[in-house]
Amino acid sequence: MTMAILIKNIKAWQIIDSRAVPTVCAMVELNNGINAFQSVPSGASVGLNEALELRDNNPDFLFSKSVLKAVDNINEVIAPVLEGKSPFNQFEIDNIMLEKDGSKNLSNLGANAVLAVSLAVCEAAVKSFGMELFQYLGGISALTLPVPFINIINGGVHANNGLDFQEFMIVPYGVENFSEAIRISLEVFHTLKNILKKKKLSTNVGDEGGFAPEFKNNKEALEVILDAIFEAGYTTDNIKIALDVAASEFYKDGKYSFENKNLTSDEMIDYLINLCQDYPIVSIEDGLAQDDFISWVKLTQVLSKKVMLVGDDLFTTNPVLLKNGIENNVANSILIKLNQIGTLSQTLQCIDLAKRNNYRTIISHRSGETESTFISDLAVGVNAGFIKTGSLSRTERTMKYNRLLYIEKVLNGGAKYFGREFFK
Ligand code: 2PG
Ligand code: MG
Repeated sequence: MTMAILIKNIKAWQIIDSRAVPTVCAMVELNNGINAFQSVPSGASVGLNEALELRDNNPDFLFSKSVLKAVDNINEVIAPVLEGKSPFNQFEIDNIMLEKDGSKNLSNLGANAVLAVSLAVCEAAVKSFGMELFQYLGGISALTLPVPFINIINGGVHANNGLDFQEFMIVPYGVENFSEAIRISLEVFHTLKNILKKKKLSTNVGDEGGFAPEFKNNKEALEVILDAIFEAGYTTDNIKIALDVAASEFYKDGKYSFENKNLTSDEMIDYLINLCQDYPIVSIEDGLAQDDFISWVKLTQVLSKKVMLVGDDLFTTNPVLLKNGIENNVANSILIKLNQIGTLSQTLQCIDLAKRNNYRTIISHRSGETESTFISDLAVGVNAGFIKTGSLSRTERTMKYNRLLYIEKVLNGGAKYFGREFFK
C-alpha cells in the first residue's frame, strides 16, 4: 500500500529582501522527505486595497520593519492547522488559512505569512512529482514565454532622482523568441548606460535595477530611451515602450501634481494621449489614481483601442475589484502580484477572471524582492503573456529572467514567444 503524501512540518524565519528590509521565508516539509521553501516580496508604492503586510512596528527594533509576528503566526497558528493535509490540494490549503485569518485583507495572520506558506506548499507538491513548477501549474499547454516589460529607468518612489513617473520600460516587440528578446534588451541597456555616461549623468541603478539619473522630466527619460534604441541599431518596430505612471503616488486633492504641473483628471488624460502620440508606447500602468475611478472610465474610452491600460493599484489582484472594473469598462489589462491578494489560489482565480473577459495579464514582481523565481513559472504556467520583473541588472531581478531562459531551454523548441502578436 502506498502512503499518502502529507504535510509533516512547517517552519518560518525572517530573511532580508533586496532593499535591506526583513521579510518572511517559509519551509514546508512533507512526510516523503521532500522539503521546499519560498519567500515573499514587498512593495513601496502600495495600493490602498492590498492585503495587509504584517510588520512588528517596533520603533526600537529594525526600524519598525521586522516581521517576527508574521513568522510566529506561521510557526504557531498556520503550521498546526496545515500539518497532516495534502499538499496537492492548493485550494483547500489556501482556504484553511483564509478561514483561520477571518478578516477581509489577511490583517490577522498577515499576507506575508499566508503567501509564504501558500507558495511553499505548492513548491513542495511540485518537488514530490519531480516536475518543473510551470508544468505543475499549467501542464503540457504551458508553452508561452511572456513578453517582458524591462524597467530600464527607475523613478517615483523607487529612486531619489526627482523623476515623477515610476517606471520606464522597454518591450521587445518585433522579435522571434524570448532569448532574442533578452539579447536585444541587453544591447539597449548597455547603449543607454554609455549615453548616460557621455551626458555626465549617473549610471547608478534604482530599486528595480534600472538607471536612476537626475532627469529634468519624463520626456527627457523617454527621449534618452529612444536614443538608446536607435544607437543600439534597432527601430521602434523592434522595441516599444511601456510606462508605470504609478499616478496614485502624486494624486493629491483631486490634482495630479508632477513636474511643477497641477493637472485635473481631464488634463492628465490629455497628457497621456499626447505621450502616446509622441512616443511608441504600447502600455500604460496606473495612468490615473486608484480612487479616480470616473476618470478611469474616460481614459479607457479614449485609449483602450490603442494601448494596454493596466490596473495595478486600481485592482490589487483582487477578483472583486477586477469584476467591478470589467462591469464598468475600466482598463483592459491587470497587473498580477501574488502578495497583493495573499494566496496562490486567489491569484489564479483573478488571472482566470481576467482571461475570460479578455483582459491581459502581466505577472509582476515587487520593488523589494527576494531570490524566488516563482513568478517566472507562474507567467509560463498560466500562459499570462506578459511579465514585469525589473531591469537586467541586480540578481533578484535577473534570477527571474534567467529562470525564463531556463524554461525556454526545457521546452526544447516548444516555447512560443508572441511579441507583437499580443498587442493586436
Ligand atoms: C509597481 C511595483 C512593481 P511596488 O508599482 O508596479 O514594479 O512597485 O512593488 O513598489 O508596488
Ligand atoms: Mg505599478
